[in-house]
Amino acid sequence: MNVLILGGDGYLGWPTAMNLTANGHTVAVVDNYLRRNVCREEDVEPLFDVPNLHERTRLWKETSGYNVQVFIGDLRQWDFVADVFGQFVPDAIIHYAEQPSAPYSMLNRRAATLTLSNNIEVTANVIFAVREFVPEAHIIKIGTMGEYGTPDIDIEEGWLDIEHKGRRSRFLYPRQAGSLYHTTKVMDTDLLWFYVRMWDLRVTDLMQGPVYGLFTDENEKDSRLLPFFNYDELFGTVLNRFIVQAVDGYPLTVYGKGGQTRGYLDIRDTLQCVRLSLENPSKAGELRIFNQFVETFSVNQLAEKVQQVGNQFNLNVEIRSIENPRKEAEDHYYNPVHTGLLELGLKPHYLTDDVISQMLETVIKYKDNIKKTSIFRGVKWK
Ligand code: USQ
Repeated sequence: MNVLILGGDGYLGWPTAMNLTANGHTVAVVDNYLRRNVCREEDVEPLFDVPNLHERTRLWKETSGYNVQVFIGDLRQWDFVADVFGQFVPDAIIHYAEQPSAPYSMLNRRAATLTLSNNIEVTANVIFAVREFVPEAHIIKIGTMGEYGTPDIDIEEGWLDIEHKGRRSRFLYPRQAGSLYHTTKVMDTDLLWFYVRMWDLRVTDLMQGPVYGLFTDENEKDSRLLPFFNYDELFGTVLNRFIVQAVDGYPLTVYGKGGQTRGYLDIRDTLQCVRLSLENPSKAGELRIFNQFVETFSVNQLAEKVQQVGNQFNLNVEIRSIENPRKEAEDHYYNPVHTGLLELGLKPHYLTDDVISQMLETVIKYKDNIKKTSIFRGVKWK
């Protein structure tokens, strides 16, 4: 298939581009380096430098023989969007082109506005571009498990049947996000659902949990092809942060009681889930939703796992509960359904001691790059 990856420079975008070309698809990537620029502005650079998209595609061509076409520009600008769709006719669009950080969205008014305008306008432009240029194309959108929040009942896979005064109807599962970033994802889902109903678009919305890891089949032998690895409070996800903290001798930053439970997945499973969705498209007029994670952990469980494996590396890992900068439930019920992707053929990678060891070994190589001041700055959500 011809696949257009929006946000192709990101933590997940670039690994997806390599993975899809290695599996026979023709890929073009689009990015405006939003994440690189925001990280530079906020002084939270990733653990190691990664080459720009042009260089990455050259390196990938050199090592694998596969081509990836690159478009650099802002998908909020319609002229640019029209130019991309004029040059590359996709069968599917994978939409990662969003400001992806919950803490960044809660930093200040400017960050909030950027998150809102980028995420909503890009999603709207994707919808308009599909309608205008490729109405049969499949939109694969990366949503988030955070759209549902942490309700006191089981979380279904996107939809809920409601019985009310003797009648039944099916609705999107109630959403109550915990950050502005997560709220933009709820808005994205609503936009997509509206236009699925209006224009019979073909959409898959992947409600993804926090992702960890660095290695995929395509980059294991060449560190120049690794994705960004953020460990700072703004852009680092919790397990990646704990690994870096363990290596740095920084007590693991468990926020509050540490009972916050989420559904996690290895970056290799993100690639599988996206490819399974791509190769088994939804129907015209269908908004298909999958909950994309493989196992749930509380923050305390993650910290204990990292401590236990870290200590086998003689890192003497300490865990410290600190006042929670976020406003979230710290002790709650969490039981989301996640069978859809397994039924499509997902073969999960679990968080084993070996996976944690491999991440620790890699981070140890870049130990000198760790900047302690990036680890915690206390962005208050209240
Ligand atoms: N946490 C700590 N200590 C830390 C960092 C995080 O206790 O040092 C806690 C948080 O308070 C939260 C949990 O760990 O309860 C997960 O936090 P996170 O920063 O790993 O994940 P989150 O902010 O929810 O966002 C990440 C991605 C986002 C994606 C989301 C999936 O950045 O793009 O949508 O995971 S989910 O969490 O399921 O909504």
